[in-house]
Amino acid sequence: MTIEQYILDKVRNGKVHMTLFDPDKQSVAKAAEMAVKCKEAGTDVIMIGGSTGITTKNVDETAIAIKERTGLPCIYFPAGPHAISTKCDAIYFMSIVNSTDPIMITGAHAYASPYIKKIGIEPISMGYIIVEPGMTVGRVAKANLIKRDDTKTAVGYALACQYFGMKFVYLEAGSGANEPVPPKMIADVKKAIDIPLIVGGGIRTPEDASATAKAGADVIVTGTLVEQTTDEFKIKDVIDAIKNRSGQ
Ligand code: 1GP
Repeated sequence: MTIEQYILDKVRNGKVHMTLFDPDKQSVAKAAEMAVKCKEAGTDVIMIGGSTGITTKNVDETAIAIKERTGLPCIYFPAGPHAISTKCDAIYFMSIVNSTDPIMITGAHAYASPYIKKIGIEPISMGYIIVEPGMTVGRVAKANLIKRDDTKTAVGYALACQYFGMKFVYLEAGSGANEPVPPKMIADVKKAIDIPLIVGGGIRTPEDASATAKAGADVIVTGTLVEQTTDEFKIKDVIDAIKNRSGQ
């Protein structure tokens, strides 16, 4: 089964949680150890990537260790056409649709596609929309950030992604954002599109996780959470809130 199909099947049956590991932020051993805790807490998929300091070596090593220890699917979350890992199961083939830089919209993709074909990694087509505050990825991607109250523009971009034939829409507030994507924006985007909606950036508490899921996100991504705590119960509280099984 493809990783895309695996995610679609999971989304059909409930909310999905993905844990993002930035290989530049911790050792390989620490990433693998935390991935085990995240699996026990109920995470479904591992994403590997970051906006800076990414090399093929650190992505490969992180993917190998996490896969060995958890058996969870690993998706490479690329910052550009460099460092494409043969050790991940899939790569987000993502267009940053509100970037002002053509390289981020289709240019890097044209450069990377022949290599993706050659190594045979599964590309997962996704439209990536960066919302304020956007953080490092907003800057690196030269995004024309969507204002937090501008749900209309977010809906327009999301629907355009669907009409382009992309398989997922990703609303991103930026890693480490002080607030996640506003629930109203999530709800309006979800209402407008028929493809699954991924939301990430700034989700570190059960309250924010629950609000994001309830607003309509199908897939919720957390990254900073596992950098800030080694407490599997804190991670589990967030994942339980996403999956609406608190108190069970
Ligand atoms: C991935 O940006 C998210 O989309 C991760 O954000 O690090 O804030 O959880 P956090």
